[in-house]
Amino acid sequence: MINPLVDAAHDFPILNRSMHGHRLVWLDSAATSQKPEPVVEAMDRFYHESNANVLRSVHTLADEATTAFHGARFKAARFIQADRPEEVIFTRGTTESLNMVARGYGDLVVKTDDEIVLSPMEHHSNLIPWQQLAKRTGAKLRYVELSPDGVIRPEALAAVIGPRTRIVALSRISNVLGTINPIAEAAEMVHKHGGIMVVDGAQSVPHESTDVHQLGADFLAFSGHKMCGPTGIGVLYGRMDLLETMEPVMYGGEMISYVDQETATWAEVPQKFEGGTPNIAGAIGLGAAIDYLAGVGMDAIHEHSRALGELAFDTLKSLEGVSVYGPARPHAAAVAFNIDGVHPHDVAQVFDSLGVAIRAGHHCAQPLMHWLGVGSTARASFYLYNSQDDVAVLKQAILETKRFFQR
Ligand code: 7TS
Repeated sequence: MINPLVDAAHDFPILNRSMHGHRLVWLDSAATSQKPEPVVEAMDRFYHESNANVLRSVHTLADEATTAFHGARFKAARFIQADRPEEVIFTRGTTESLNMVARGYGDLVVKTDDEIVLSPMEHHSNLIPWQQLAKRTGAKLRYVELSPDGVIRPEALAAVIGPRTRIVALSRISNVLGTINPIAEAAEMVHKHGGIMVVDGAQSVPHESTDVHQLGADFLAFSGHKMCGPTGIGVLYGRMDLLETMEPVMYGGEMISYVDQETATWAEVPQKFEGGTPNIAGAIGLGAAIDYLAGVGMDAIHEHSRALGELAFDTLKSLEGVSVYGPARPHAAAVAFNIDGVHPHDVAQVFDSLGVAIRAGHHCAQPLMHWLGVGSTARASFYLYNSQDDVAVLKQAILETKRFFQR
């Protein structure tokens, strides 16, 4: 029996809502997770008791706010095993983090005829910044070939990573296929050729214990809102030597060292990349989310996510007239599927009437839809508050949807 890892009804009041007369079953955590009480309370407490801007004023509230903000950076760094808190840059999320690397680092090092290696399963956030970089510099995009079940094999990596590769940018976990990608292997190959490894951790950092050294990540991007934290806060991790050479992309207050009328010099990392007033409450909420996840244990969360993903994959695979995508094993917490003859948006609509929240569409991965030969899919995704019962509800909802459209 796969039970929730937490007291879901207590920690996540939103999950007690009834939806169209049914228990709300949240199967859309890959889009955004729900937020536990300690996260909401930490942000509330900041606004109720300690609100002030950070890194500037000397009064007591500013000091409290700055200490809490630094604390969040420290927690985020420890969570991904970074060597130093300064290697964590707060951003709005994965999308902003990846754009910053492509602009601030890519524009510096990528030249005409260099190569950038991607996969067809990338989220648009880990695709378009590199397309644009290629357009600006004359570099070429190369795509690693996927095996028929949507897996990246080391041989396929070896076929595209070579002496011209400056950047390999891959997601650790696909938001559609639930594939877990061989990042360490890719990193080893690109490092041999003097290039760097950029990891999109949007779907992995919430679900597995992350060690940037084990991954071989030179840069790692992730979002707070998919890991029990608030929206509008995320992280760009970068190796310190790379961050020191990388250019800022957001100019303004708090990111400078000295300014005169003609020119300016930059502050130290990470302030160089955090121009303007940061999302202070968001960072504090992310810190509380990290404490919450660490309290549950990332290894337990990883096991739980995989167990639910694989159970859902097997359950859906056994249903007639249902296509399921991605590998059988290991399969992460997102399971994409289609019901023969029913548009995924109609599937999601019937599901909603049954209290079941899923996502339908191209999941910001249109090249992957093309690779799968479909326009869109439905997708159920799980997290620490879900259980085996929720997989049973998913199955019943599919059967109900089939009956509805057969009538
Ligand atoms: N990379 C991956 C692998 C993602 O799954 C997402 C968001 C992003 C990047 C972008 O993250 P953001 O926080 O900057 O928006 N994925 C999804 C999804 O699957 N459904 O909604 C958002």
